[in-house]
Amino acid sequence: MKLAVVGATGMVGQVMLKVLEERNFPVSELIPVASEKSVGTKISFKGNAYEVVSLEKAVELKPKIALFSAGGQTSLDWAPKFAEAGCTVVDNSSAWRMDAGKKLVVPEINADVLTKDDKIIANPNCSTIQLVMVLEPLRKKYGLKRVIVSTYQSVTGTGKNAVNQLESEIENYISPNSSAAEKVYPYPIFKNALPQCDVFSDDFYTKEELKLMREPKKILRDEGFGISATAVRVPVQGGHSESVNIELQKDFELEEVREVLSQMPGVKVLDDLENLQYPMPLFAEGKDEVFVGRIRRDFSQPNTLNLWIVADNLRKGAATNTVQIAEYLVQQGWV
Ligand code: 11C
Repeated sequence: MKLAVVGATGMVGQVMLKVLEERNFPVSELIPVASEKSVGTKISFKGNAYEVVSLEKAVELKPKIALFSAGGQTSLDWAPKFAEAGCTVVDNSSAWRMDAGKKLVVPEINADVLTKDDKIIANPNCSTIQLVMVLEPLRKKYGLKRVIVSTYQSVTGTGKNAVNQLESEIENYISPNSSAAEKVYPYPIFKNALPQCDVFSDDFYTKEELKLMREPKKILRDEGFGISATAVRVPVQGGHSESVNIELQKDFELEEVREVLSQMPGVKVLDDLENLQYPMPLFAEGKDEVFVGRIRRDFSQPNTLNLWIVADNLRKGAATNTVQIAEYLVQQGWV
């Protein structure tokens, strides 16, 4: 399988390469693609060195599959060109997610929407993926009425420059005269919490919050529940955390909720309070599971749960989910 990774030098691109290696994805030839400044540099994959090429060159090389993670504009401009050249694109940007003609896929939930004619397939936002992985089994068993989600998002969601900003602020705190990295956030992130992930839209929500409110309905194929989000950036690297309040249509037993969640492929219940076991980004980092814990009844209204979800946003939230979609295409014999 000739496979291109567009954005191969970025944080998600690097994790994509790692996940492809780990899962032994059948790559006969890797085509790493990045911006002009990286063209000609080498990327190592499965013990071989591959030269980074431009987008133009990659289209000429006619990959069968292209995994995109190079920003929305690159996807808008280039995914159709790859598709015209006979390639199936799995796109990790926000460019196509809410396009009525494109599928938005979390394989454990809705791989069945895909057909061999889907040439540009969208991968959801990271904070959406970990949320829907937990909502879906609850939706199936009890029905959803209303979801309120507050996120605590890792700086890795913003990219390398944000990781550099956090690390340089920590360094500066320890040695005040060390050099400062470029700032990507409008305020310090170290010792802080920014109630802003991405830019603001006209209705006072951030784009990240809008993604969290729109994408789940498309993935779950369910318009019948309300959802409201607040997204916050915190000085964390290992993954995104979410505090979620879920009003269900039917009542539940907590033990049964734990059982229903633990049956969901890709979800791990970590909820042993006696031993202080609950999900945390420090331990989710590098793992593919979506961890859920602190499962408890909200006593303020009927049929309502509180819980806490953590996942590595670069893995299940981005690279792993993208590779899983590509694996599904291979399994179906469509690529
Ligand atoms: C963040 N969720 O943590 C974002 C990163 O639409 O794919 C991913 C943005 C996207 O800031």
